[in-house]
Amino acid sequence: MMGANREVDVAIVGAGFSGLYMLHKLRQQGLSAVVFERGNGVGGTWFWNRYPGARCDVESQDYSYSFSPELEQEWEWTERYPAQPEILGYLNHVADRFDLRRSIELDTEVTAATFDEEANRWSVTTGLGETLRAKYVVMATGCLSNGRVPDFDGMDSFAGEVYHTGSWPQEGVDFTGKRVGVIGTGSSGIQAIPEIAAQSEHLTVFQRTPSFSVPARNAPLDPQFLQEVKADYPRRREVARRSPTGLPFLGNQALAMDVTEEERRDTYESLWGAGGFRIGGAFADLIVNQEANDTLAAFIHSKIDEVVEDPSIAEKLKPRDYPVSTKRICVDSNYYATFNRKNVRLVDVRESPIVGFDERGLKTQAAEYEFDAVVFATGFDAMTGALLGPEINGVNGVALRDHWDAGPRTYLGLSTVGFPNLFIVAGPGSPSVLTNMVSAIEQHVEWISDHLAHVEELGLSRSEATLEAEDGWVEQVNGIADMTLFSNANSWYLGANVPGKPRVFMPYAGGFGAYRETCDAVAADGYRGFVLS
Ligand code: N01
Repeated sequence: MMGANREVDVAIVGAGFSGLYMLHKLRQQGLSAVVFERGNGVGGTWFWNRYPGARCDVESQDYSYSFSPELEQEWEWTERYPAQPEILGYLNHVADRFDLRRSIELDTEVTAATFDEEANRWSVTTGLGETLRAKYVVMATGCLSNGRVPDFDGMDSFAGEVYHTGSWPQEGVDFTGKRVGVIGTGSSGIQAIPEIAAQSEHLTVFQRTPSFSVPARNAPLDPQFLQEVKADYPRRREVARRSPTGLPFLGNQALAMDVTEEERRDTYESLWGAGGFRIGGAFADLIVNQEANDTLAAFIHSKIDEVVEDPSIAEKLKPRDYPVSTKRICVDSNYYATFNRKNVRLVDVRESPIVGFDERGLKTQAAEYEFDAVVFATGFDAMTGALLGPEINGVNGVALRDHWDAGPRTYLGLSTVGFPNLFIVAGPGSPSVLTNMVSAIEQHVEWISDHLAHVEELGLSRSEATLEAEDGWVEQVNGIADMTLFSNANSWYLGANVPGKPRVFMPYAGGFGAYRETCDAVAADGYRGFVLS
């Protein structure tokens, strides 16, 4: 337990992929560190998101740490796309293998962090009422950690069970014989819906915005393939480190508008057949040219028509008002086919919005629905939610909430002006959610640990981004986003899913490889844009 006057070099918030590796890295360089984790186990996203069907949309062999060749060789992934229990098992293995648990405090939420300018130390307060002093704070809090449940009228009066996909009960939920409603058709809803449909007596899906979804074509991993990957890991990881997505392949440089309609269709068919979201990168102009993007949208619409038997339902399932990839492409197993089941009904809440709940279920403007259980697959206060949850006060007592009043501002997504010695893993302004998260996390953790080593070697006590550097970075992030179609969707990338949240495109869309080069150049230039003192 924490003593009243305990002091460490680094306080890390969160024990997911980021926090675990950060702890390991800092220990290796001789710094003392403690991890605070609000859950009662490690795993972050993969600890909380246990809904039926929860599975990563990045392939197993690539959704894994690269820092330890031994770990790479010893861990055996079993499926093309890892299911939540397998990833959670992997992260628990990592925690044991690298002896991390003795520095992780579970069931401990960080509620505040205050910078003491005289001492250049952070005071970190937890929900247990204890305070710890730390020279540095690393926010390893994840991009999709704060679940959002819309504030519908009468929700408290509903007598049935209520769940959110992002905080699913550890013991699981049995929907057998139950009438279930699912609200939300993003990645989580699309994975959960086929599973809940198969188990429940009846499922009603409330859709506000249809998603573009592609088949995962998940399957057991061929041991021979896994052996080949393991033998090839050094090369594979190197490609991933330089690629735009943090994945071990480079996107197609050809333009959709430069090839014939037939060639385009063949390309889409082959990627649809292969499964997974690589279809989003089928051509280099899809995310910047509406006409090009329309060709992929039309292709996916045609696939929905092929699968869904009732043409009026197929029509409702087709996204029409935003470009493909400007909301995260979903990767599913039998999603569209689920709407051919007799026990599944689709309700378009654009046509007839939800007006509220009562004891038995919910009402839309057109009808009443009775449920035994309602599942909110309604997403997250993404990218900033977990950072703005605790009361973080920096120089002159300025609150992070105020500094980010008009939207998040960072230098490189790693640091923000007025909050010295505080670093963010996969923060707004970094490629994070547009890449393979594990690659993005490793790059940030390594950059932060190198940076702290540099500050320590110089015997200094403070590192802070300059306003000029932050302004320049914010401008660059916005400028790149403006060259794309991303702002044409009401996505969580823009905070558009949270009423009142400033509409700012939060991730860096210039590609992971280019971003890494920028971070490396900043370091090589004596940490340009930071004042070290
Ligand atoms: O959340 P979402 P998610 N009334 O925000 C609807 C990652 N992830 O948890 O679009 C009715 O995407 C909302 O409708 P609309 C992945 O990065 C990955 O599904 O706002 N509906 C939308 O349909 C993903 O992008 C994996 O109109 C309401 C849904 O709820 C991110 O997490 C799996 C509503 C929310 O979709 C978030 O995905 C799961 C309301 N008041 C998640 N409010 C994989 O790796 C919201 N909605 C595969």
